This record gives sequence, structure tokens and C-alpha cells, in this order.
Amino acid sequence: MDINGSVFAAMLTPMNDQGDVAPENVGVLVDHILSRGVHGLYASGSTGESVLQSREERAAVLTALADHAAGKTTLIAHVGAASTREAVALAELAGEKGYDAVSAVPPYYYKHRYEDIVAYYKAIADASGLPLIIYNIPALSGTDLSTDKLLELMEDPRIAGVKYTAQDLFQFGELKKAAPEKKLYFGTDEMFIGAAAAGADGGIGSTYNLIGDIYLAVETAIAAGDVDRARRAQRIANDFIAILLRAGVVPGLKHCLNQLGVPVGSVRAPFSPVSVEAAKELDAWMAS
Ligand code: SI3
Repeated sequence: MDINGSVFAAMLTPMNDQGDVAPENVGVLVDHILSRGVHGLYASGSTGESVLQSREERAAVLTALADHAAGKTTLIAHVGAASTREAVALAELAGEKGYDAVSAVPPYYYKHRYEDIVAYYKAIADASGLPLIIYNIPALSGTDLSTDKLLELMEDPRIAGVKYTAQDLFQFGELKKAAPEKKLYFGTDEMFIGAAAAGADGGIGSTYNLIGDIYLAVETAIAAGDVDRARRAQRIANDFIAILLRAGVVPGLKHCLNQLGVPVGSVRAPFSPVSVEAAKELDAWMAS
């Protein structure tokens, strides 16, 4: 089973002003994202505030997304969790709901043995029956899988590839060289140009909720060998990301989308809404 497309938004989770999940607003957000040409959605991941939610809340968001968009665009369900049991329950749901693939961060908080991480991924693959993308995000998951271990995991034919949210373009290139048939998606938006030049199969990121067309432009320009054009597009993204990093990525993106009339609501504590100063900076960027 192939995973169609290359540019995917790591979808925000719409909430109300109190930080309760609002699955009824998933459709509006998805339509907005797709209107900019993005190829699909990666739901219930870091940008989706998933680790702050219960299994039931995550299931409600994944269900709303599938009901709105399954069969119309590529859908990837992030099902990673601290416990295999939670991840498997969400993986089963993704399989039932018509998702195209599942993805999972390694089990977090405890420092698990590599063998137990392998068993966790096998259980997720068994439960979903879908291609599985390893979500490599060492800075947040606490697990830094070596190149050899990532390649070993990818020997399982059910593992379709890696979503690589780190900054090591050398390791990224080594993975692509050793496993050219696997999908390698890059997850550090501000460095997408480098990954595209290094042979990425695409990108998955938070800022694609708002400016997904920019990453399509970078990808297209690199494929055409037009580095100047790629650089100009990446510059647009990075001017925004610099502001966003000051504001807080998830609160900042939610602020911008709410300003555009896409009702994504507030964030869940301990996240807090953007400050007045950050809101002004973001509004000025959007106006420009
Ligand atoms: O699962 C997800 O929400 C992601 O894909 C997250 C994504 O990789 C983001 N990285 C982190 C650490 O959250 C990036 O899109 C990131 O927000 C962006 O590059 C700005 O630094």
C-alpha cells in the first residue's frame, strides 16, 4: 500500500476556549489546509497536543478527521503513546476508519530497552494493518535511535519509513542512502530546503497548517534544480517561523488561524494563549 503525496500538515487539534477538544471543527480546519494544496494530514501528533489528551479525546479527533476526509486525501494517524495498550487501541481505530497509514513516536517517559521498542512497533503494525511510519523526535520523546537501529526497525516490511523531526541532515542522508525504498519525511520546517535537497520524500510539519503551499514551492523548486526559487520560498517560511518560535508554535498557529476565521480555539494547559506582544507580531506578519 503506497502513501500518496509528500507534503502533509501536522494537524492542530481544534478546541474550544476552555481547551476542550472540539471535533466538530476539524472539517473547517482540514478544508482550509487542503485549500493551499497540501497532500494530506498527520493527526494527533505533537502539534495536535496529543500527549495532553485522553485516548477518548484522541479517538474523537481521529474519527472526525476520517469522517470528513477519508478517501479524499491522505490521512496518517499518529497513535504513539507512553503505553503499548493505548497506542494499539488507537492503531485499531485508524485501521477501521480508513486511514492510509499510522505513525508513532517511541514509547516515552521511561527509558525502554530497544527490544521493547521493537515489540511496541510490531504491536502497532499488527493492530492497524496499515503502513507504519516511525516518528523520530529525540528532543521530545527522549529516545534517540541510532542510524543502525532505525535501519534495523525499517527491515520490517510493514514499516514504511520515518518522520524525521531532528536537525541532523547527515543522519537523514545516511538513512535515505541505506534505505532508498523507504519514505523519509522531514519534520523540521525551517530546514526543509536542506532535506529536500538531500532526497526527502516530503515534509510533515506544524506550519503546514497555515503555509503548506510554501513547502510545496520549495519541493517543486528543488526538484526543478532552481535553488534560488527554493531559497526564496524557504525564506518566507523562516521569517514566519522566527516569529512563531518567540510566540510559541502551537499557541501562535492557533492565534493565526483564529484570526483567519478558522475556529481552532484555544490551547490546553499547561500551554497558554499567546501574549499581547506576540499577537501583535503575528498579526503584523499576517498583514504583510
Ligand atoms: O507531529 C507533529 O505535530 C509534527 O510533525 C511536529 C513537527 O515536526 C514540528 N516539530 C516539533 C518539535 O513540534 C515542526 O513542525 C516545528 O513546529 C517547526 O519546525 C518549527 O520549529
